[in-house]
Amino acid sequence: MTASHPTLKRTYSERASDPSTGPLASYLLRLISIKKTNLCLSADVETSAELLALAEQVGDSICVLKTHCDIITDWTDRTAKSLRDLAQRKHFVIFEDRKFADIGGTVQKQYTSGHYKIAQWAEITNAHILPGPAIVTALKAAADATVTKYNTTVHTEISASPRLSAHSGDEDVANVPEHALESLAEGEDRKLGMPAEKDRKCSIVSVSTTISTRTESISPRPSSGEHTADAFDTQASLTRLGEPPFLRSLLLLAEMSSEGALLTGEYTEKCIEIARQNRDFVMGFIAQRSLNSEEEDNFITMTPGVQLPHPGEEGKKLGDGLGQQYNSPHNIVFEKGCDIIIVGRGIVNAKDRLEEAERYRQEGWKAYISRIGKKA
Ligand code: S5P
Repeated sequence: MTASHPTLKRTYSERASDPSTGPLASYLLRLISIKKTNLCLSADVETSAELLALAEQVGDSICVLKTHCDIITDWTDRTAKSLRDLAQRKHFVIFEDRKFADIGGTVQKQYTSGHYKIAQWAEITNAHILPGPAIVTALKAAADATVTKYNTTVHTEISASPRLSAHSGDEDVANVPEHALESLAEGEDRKLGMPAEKDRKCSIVSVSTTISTRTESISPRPSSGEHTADAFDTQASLTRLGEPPFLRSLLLLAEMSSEGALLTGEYTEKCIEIARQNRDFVMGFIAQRSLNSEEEDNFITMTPGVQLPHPGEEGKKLGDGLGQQYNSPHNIVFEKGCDIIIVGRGIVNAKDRLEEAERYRQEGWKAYISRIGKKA
């Protein structure tokens, strides 16, 4: 890290207003500023119901929700739809941690089609640069095609008032809040074009078709202005911020948190070089420190390998016994200059996930405030 780089002392909001910041990165920085959270939840759970319940539970405390859709055993289009609905209601951005690492032609297919169709529902994804710079340009072309298609699509909305049967007997489903289930069910109806289960009670069904030529891809970044809690009520500010622009962005894996990772030195430098050549698509890095060093760099650094030590374990080297290495939010944000902490098991395995998410949110925010040395 260049200790004196301007991004280290600037607020998220100031960085959002930088003319060189892309609309999606700008949106995310404003969202962070309004919600006062630089916490990304790594929702590494194994069923759609668990994923949605978790997002519902901690959605207010996070700015980004990170998925590994391929570890969700029952992932369908309706999982994606329900997650998008939750992201809209709880105001967070979705990051699919796909770690693409193949030739251009293959990653385009992996990104846009197959079972997961990642480009349709995840604003952010990530890639290794192992295959060379074409992985970035190929993913960008695929993202552009997805955005263009969306912007010129005929959207057919079918809404109903379905209820999953109360006797479903599925423990995970039983734990999902009702409105999350509603959107899950609604997504299924939309997919199939009819009530998904015979034991659902559907009341009024309305169909509306919109032929839209959307302009989000070229729309300017959200309106500027400081979004401090002092100035605005958080909810009002979020309403004013609105939905994220329908755009896609990439993070490059420049460093990894695991012991003995080979993403170091020259490799990391090459990663930064490729990112600079693709500033309109690459919003930042997965790295263990800020990699901004040139004056115009304003990359967002998202950092995994974060856990709060248990009382008495402060200063101890923490890991999971499988190569993962943990640092504290203070170390990552204050000392290493990173922007977003990525926390998985630290929250997912907690007895009270919301309470723990709030603890991480507060620690991450405190470290940021200390770093910039002023009130956000
Ligand atoms: O270097 C990395 C990059 C990533 S994206 N190290 C990581 O651990 N990750 C991901 O972050 C990993 O795949 C997992 O989803 C999450 C960390 O989870 P935790 O439970 O160890 O906090």
